[in-house]
Formats: sequence, structure tokens, C-alpha cells
Amino acid sequence: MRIDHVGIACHDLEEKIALFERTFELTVVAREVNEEQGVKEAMLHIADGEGGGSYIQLLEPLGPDTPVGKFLARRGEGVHHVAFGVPDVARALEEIGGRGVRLLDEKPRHGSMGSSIGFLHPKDVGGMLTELVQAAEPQA
Ligand code: MC0
Repeated sequence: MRIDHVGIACHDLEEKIALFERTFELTVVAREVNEEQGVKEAMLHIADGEGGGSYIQLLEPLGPDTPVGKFLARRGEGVHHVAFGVPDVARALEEIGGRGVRLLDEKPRHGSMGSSIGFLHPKDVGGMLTELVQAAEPQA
């Protein structure tokens, strides 16, 4: 397993992109609006590794009644989730669900940069909202 990304909830995506670029000299490699997840997001590249890269993911909610909108209202800006990279997300959900962890997604959904993702309930993972990510196949 590897760390695919750390998701950071923020009120103003453009402002936080500028902050992370100038503070850490990171570069935005992808931007997306994900209506299903209720977010506008940007991926900032950290490193490449076997099985996929690692990123900081900045997340601005599309509205107050979304997962990130509710999180911001309750806790303010900061780390929203940690995403582990796995080779097969459907299989990982089945295996981890079988260990008694509540799945927020029974089946994989669409994630950043063509990935397939599934979330685990934070209360069953030490208070950490956890995402499993299967990176997109590299283009031939
Ligand atoms: C809520 N809780 C969290 C949390 N959000 N704990 C840690 N980290 C978070 N981010 C806690 C609450 O404080 C509460 O604890 C308990 O979990 C249950 O919360 P709830 O009242 O059910 O709150 P909801 O309705 O806000 O739901 C929380 C839940 C939801 C995690 C179930 O946000 C969800 O389904 N998230 C998965 C999808 C998601 O987050 N999508 C946005 C990123 P107490 O102690 O107060 O009971 S999408 C994304 O990142 C994609 C684009 C990608 O990576 O490619």
C-alpha cells in the first residue's frame, strides 16, 4: 500500500493553490469538478512511485450540503481525508469490509485523474476518513 494523497478542505481553492505553490513549490497537475462528490478540486504533485504518484488534494465544496461543506462548517479548514493507493479498489473494499470496517461505498466510484475510489467510515479507522484509490491505467 502507499499514500496516494492527502485531501485538504478549504473555502477558496485558488487561494490555497497559491499558498501551497509558493510555500512548498508544488505544481498543480490536474483540476476537476466532481459533482457526485460535491467538490471542485486540484491535485498538486509530490512524488512518483511504483503503482502511482502521491499528491496533495485541495478540495473546495460545491455547496454547504456536501461532505466537504459540512466538514468545513463543523471543523473548519484542514486535513479532510487520507487516501491509500491500492492495486484493486473493489477487492480492497471487500477485504477491508470483511474485517468489520463500515464501507461508505460498497462499489467503486469515480475519483481524481480517472481513478476509482471508495471511502471507509472514519469512526472505524481511528477518526481518520480513509479513501482507497486505484490509479487509472497509464495511457499507452
Ligand atoms: C465527518 N466525520 C469525520 C469526517 N467527516 N471524521 C474525520 N474526518 C472527516 N472528514 C465524523 C463526524 O465528526 C461525526 O463524528 C462522524 O464522522 C459521523 O458524521 P456524520 O454526522 O454522519 O457526518 P456527515 O453526514 O458529514 O458524514 C460524514 C461522512 C461523509 C464521512 C460519512 O462525509 C462521507 O460519506 N464522506 C465520503 C465522501 C467524501 O468525503 N467526499 C468528498 C471528497 P461525531 O463524533 O461528531 O459523531 S471527494 C474526493 O476526495 C474525490 C474527488 C477524490 O479523492 O478523488
